[in-house]
Amino acid sequence: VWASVQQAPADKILGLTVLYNKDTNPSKINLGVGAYRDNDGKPWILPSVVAAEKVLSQTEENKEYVPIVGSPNFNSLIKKFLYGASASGQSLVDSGRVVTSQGISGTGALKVLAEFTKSFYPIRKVLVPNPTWANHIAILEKSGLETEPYRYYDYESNGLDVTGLLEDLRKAQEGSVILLHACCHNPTGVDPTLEQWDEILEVVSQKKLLPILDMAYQGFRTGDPIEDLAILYKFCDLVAAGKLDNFMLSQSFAKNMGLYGERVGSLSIVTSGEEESVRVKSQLEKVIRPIYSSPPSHGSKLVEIVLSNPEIYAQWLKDVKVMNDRLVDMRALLYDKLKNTYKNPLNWEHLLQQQGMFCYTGLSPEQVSSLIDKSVYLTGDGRISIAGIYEKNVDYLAKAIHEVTTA
Ligand code: PLP
Ligand code: TYF
Repeated sequence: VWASVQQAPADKILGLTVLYNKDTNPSKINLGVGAYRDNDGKPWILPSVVAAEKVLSQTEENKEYVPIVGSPNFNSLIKKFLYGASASGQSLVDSGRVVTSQGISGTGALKVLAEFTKSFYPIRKVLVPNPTWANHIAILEKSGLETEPYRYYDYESNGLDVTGLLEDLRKAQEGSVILLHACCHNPTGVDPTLEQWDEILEVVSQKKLLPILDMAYQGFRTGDPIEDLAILYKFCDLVAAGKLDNFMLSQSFAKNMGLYGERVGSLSIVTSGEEESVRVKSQLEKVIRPIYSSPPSHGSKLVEIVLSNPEIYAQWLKDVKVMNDRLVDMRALLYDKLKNTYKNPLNWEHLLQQQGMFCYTGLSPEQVSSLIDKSVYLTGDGRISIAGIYEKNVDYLAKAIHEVTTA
């Protein structure tokens, strides 16, 4: 019966890891997938997570199913963690306007928001940045929504095309859904400044757009997860000022707690009031139940411990800073090698200016394929994961980039 099933192309990001694993060159470098590595190129279990595991192993009472939207403790800690340090955020929570649910990491949270939007929002159109994480488009479209790109990246300056972005939002259908990356935009590493965010939000308000804020890299912009909530707080302020009625948020602990495989994150839906929240939550449960019934509980129990134990929480803030500092150092080291050791003639300022796990190098598809021939794996759009760089491979990397850009 499956005779007519065609071979699907390999995933553009995960397929690179398959190629990398097959490569026998000892100097091979994987700059494909966005996953943190330490200065030996090894995955890192955060000390705060190790401590939380210890507490969990001593205190866990059962492995029962958790409720459809996650445990009440998880949800109340999430509300405090995400909204509690903002006066307008806390007042939204206090007035019962924030419905949250555990998500199966950020991807699962986005899927649930997409399905909820399709079922209950009259407009199908979702404005997405060009470019965006490829899975955004797949998730939204598989959920029956339509995507329409808005200008985002400026290939001339390797920065934000803020004029194009604002023009496209002003032209968009009123009431459209809009997907925005909270920080450390994937794949470009380019974020609006706080002032540019104000301009964007002004248009969001005027056009009555319904935002989905996707926050997969909280903590990788400034090194402080709470400081990185500045963007979310702007949304809360806008609601408090009566300039925005609703927004939605998807949030992931994959990167900032290193809980990639645990699949833990959350979604929020801001409603117009407590009574509406009760109805929204009831329908959210109806959306989730036929997809996966209830979320996994090991990772969410770890998150509950990290967020509620003051010592472990303080350790976690240090852990995030360690990761972010290393990424910043690797940007500077690669820049130094390219400009000072190899005297590469191209302008590499964007390597220093772009933020988070990725740099959009500006390398052409041909240059990317020459790099892959040299066992340096990166996506066809020229995105590199800075996390794959460490002191022992940066020289090989800089030399390879220099060779393919001056050939
Ligand atoms: N959103 C963006 C922009 C991402 O880059 C990612 C992961 O790479 C995610 C969401 C969700 O990731 P996860 O499902 O691992 O939390
Ligand atoms: O590197 C990226 O952009 C992501 C990483 O289940 C990723 O695609 C990999 C696996 C996964 C979610 C995200």
